[in-house]
Amino acid sequence: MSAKIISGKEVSAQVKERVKAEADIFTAKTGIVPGLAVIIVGEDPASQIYVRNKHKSCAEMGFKSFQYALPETTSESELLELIDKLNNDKDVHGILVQMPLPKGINENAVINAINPKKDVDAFHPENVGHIMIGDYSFLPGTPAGVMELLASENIDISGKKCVVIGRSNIVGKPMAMLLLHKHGTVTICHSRTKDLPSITREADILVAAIGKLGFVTADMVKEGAVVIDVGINRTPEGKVRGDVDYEAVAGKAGYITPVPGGVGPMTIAMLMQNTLTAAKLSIE
Ligand code: L34
Repeated sequence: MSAKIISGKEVSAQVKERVKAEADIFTAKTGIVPGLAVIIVGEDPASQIYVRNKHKSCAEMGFKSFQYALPETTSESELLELIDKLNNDKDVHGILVQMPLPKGINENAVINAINPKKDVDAFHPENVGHIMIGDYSFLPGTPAGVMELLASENIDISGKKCVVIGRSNIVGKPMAMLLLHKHGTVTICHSRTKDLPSITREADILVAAIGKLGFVTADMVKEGAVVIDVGINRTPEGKVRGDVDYEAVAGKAGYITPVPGGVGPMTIAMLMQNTLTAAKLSIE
């Protein structure tokens, strides 16, 4: 069997088209142009690429984009001061602080400082709580993007065995919750999980969010499974590759997402959607 490739490049383009059409109507009605502020601290090259892609997408949407590139040496209080300023800026509807932050800055303190109504990452505890209950305005971009990829192929989640590898606050935990909302039977695996392959082999839908190059091998995947690769790693040659041993797993899975061109572009498309939502919330 050879897996069907779910193209995040294509699906993200569709999502962005939908968001742009909706945003144009919103702007025509209200005169408000959605605005996103992105803060990056330090010079991590991968983060710089992601932030640049966010900026480009804002331009495609006709959104205002406010970029803050702060030096590695920025203190937590300086960062909190900037967030306070952006919280009070009516042209800024969404605020995103690119993770990870340099050592010495407490990520939770930073997330807590963002006005939940401008929290387009949905990382603030208030938004996390809304998500757990299932009554929310924002979903974090990466897991929301995965759900959108599954929907694009009409993949039914109800009653399916879903296995998420990784338990981060950004991906693994909210991913599990969204699959649960769609009535999946969800297992979360992580570094302490015993006999991981025996669990992943049961998965109808397998989401890999570990951060280890080629971690998911073909023997860990059930024939015909849906395999979603959230990982973004660099090979020793400098190529961008996922957590899944793509070639081998593609020969066994039913569906697979590539890296690059899979979940990454979806994260950004969903961020655009959240920015529009935040602009709408600003006048409620
Ligand atoms: N606050 N921090 C915050 N919000 C986020 O939503 C993120 N994330 C993750 C890292 N830190 C964050 C992102 O934006 C990961 N992420 C992200 C965004 C975009 C892409 C990948 C990860 C992306 O554009 N990927 C492309 C190109 C990859 C490349 O060339 O390196 C892809 O095709 O996968």
